[in-house]
Amino acid sequence: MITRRFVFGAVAVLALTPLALAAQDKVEIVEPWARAALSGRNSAAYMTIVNHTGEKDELISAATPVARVVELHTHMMEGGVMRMRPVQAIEVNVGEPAVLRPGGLHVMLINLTRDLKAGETIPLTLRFRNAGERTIEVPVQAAGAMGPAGHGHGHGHGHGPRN
Ligand SMILES: [Cu+2]
Repeated sequence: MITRRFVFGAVAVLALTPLALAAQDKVEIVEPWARAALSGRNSAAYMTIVNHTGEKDELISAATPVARVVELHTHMMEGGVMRMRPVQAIEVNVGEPAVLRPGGLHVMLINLTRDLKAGETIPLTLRFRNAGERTIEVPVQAAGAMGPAGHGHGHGHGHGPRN
């Protein structure tokens, strides 16, 4: 019995090692999405950021050719009203994914250079303090969407502000 457990344990370790190595040094962007909006207006991009690097990191800026200004924002209560506020950085801790979603943290796309239409994707470059730059393709959802494709219902945050 002891021998069998030992063998099983050794095999499990060997099987997991390549995966563990592959996941190192990586910041994973899960289900990014943005909202459709017209040229000259504002939009926002949302996503979940998972830190597999083993050390604390933070998103420090973002850029996209479809917006003249890109800022990192959060929502804060001020006098009973939810307002957007720029933040210097969005922390991405190990084992604690950063969740960007309507009514909370988001990447604010200010003064769009063109219309963002549902169904297209837009490039977005994310700059992390440690992990460096990552450029991702962000699917555009309808103007009133509250989540990524296939997750539009059931999150229960339907009454938040639009960005
Ligand atoms: Cu904002």
